[in-house]
Amino acid sequence: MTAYIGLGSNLGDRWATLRTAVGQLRTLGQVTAVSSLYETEPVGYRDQPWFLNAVVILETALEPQELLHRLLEIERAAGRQRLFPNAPRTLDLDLLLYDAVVMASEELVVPHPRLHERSFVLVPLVELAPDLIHPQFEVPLRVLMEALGERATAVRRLAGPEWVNEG
Ligand code: PH2
Ligand code: MG
Ligand code: MG
Repeated sequence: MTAYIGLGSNLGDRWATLRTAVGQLRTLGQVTAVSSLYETEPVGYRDQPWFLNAVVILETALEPQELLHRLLEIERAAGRQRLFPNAPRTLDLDLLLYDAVVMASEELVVPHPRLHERSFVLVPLVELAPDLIHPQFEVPLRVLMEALGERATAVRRLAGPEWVNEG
């Protein structure tokens, strides 16, 4: 199965945290692509440091629920504390897409319910998979990104995909 995972950090050594996280994702399957690394304006709760964001493609045999639990474990290992919604975090790992699965449980909603509103997700996602069809909206991801228009927020490319071995 093909999962798209969003990575974010805005506390501590953001670059090192994300590099370590990708290493840990490799224990859950095969990481077949890594996006560029982006520095992004905080969305939602604005009064916090800018984020580093990226997206990876993970080929995995884990079911969505099990994958979610493993992502939360990796977040905890990075010292993630949940103070309030959208609070600054050392590491956030979001399951964005899982094949063409559309599901909602108490714990997990796939595709990620805010994916299509967020430049910091769509820019790295479109870099990896511009023609991928969003399974709910049934349009390519590229079209969702173009549809942001005036709602787009600042996203600055810091480093190419080899960031994962550098920094
Ligand atoms: N994550 C959020 C809320 N706001 N803003 C940016 N730029 N990047 C994020 O990863 C992010 C955010 C909640 O998960
Ligand atoms: Mg998130
Ligand atoms: Mg999250």
